[in-house]
Amino acid sequence: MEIIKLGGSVITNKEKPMTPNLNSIFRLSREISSAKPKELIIIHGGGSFGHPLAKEYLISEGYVQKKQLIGYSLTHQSMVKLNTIIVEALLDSGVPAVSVAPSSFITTTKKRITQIDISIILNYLKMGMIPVLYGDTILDSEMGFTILSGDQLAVRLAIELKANRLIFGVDVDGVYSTNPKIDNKAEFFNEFSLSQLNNNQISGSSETDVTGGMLGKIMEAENAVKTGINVVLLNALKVGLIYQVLKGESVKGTILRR
Ligand code: IP8
Repeated sequence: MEIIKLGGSVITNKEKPMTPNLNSIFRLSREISSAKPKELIIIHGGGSFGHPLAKEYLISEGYVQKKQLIGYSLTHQSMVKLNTIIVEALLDSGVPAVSVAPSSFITTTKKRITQIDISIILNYLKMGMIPVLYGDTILDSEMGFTILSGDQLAVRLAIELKANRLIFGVDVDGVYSTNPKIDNKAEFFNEFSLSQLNNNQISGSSETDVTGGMLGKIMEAENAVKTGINVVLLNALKVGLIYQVLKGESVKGTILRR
């Protein structure tokens, strides 16, 4: 069983609110379909659908005032819209995708998942369907509500379901010593371990991202690496890489190590 997390910067235009990257969504759907994966879960990020609204209404900071309630719902609905675009593209390519809303079967405590009913996901997998989940607004037992990142969700599902591999599709080739988008001297790592973090300046995201960008991703992913799951980061904007990695071919990317 494998899990793919598609970053918000792969499936949306992060600079323009509520703009899907349709080219990328349709191409990735075809790549996933051609790879004919046996057991797969797809999780996608928020990009320009989730993050601007979450930021405007301070959803990840928890419930403070009543006007945030509309914001919670708007943020969730925006993610539902993005999820619908992605699920429909997968269906068009013949992938038996099924939308599953994380906020309907997961709750958190201080932003960390504490309740999760994985039987729903397991049963879909058993039937041969491909669940498609996303970073979502979520009820939190201490904060009222918050934002659950697709990264935390992907790692938790990978651990609970003992996934063979967790693939992060991002908009760069993998992990670099500094942000490769602003530093052309950034050094690329084929392998990277959390112990290297102190020596490097891997930053959060440059665009609006309430859940932590690349740094947050690596720190989150480390929990999966520790339990022995193969974790790889690759550039999902590059044509063919998701197809190749699903076929078991070796591709340019960063393998995370302990
Ligand atoms: O982009 C966050 O998911 P992420 C989703 O995976 C929302 O961090 C609603 C902002």
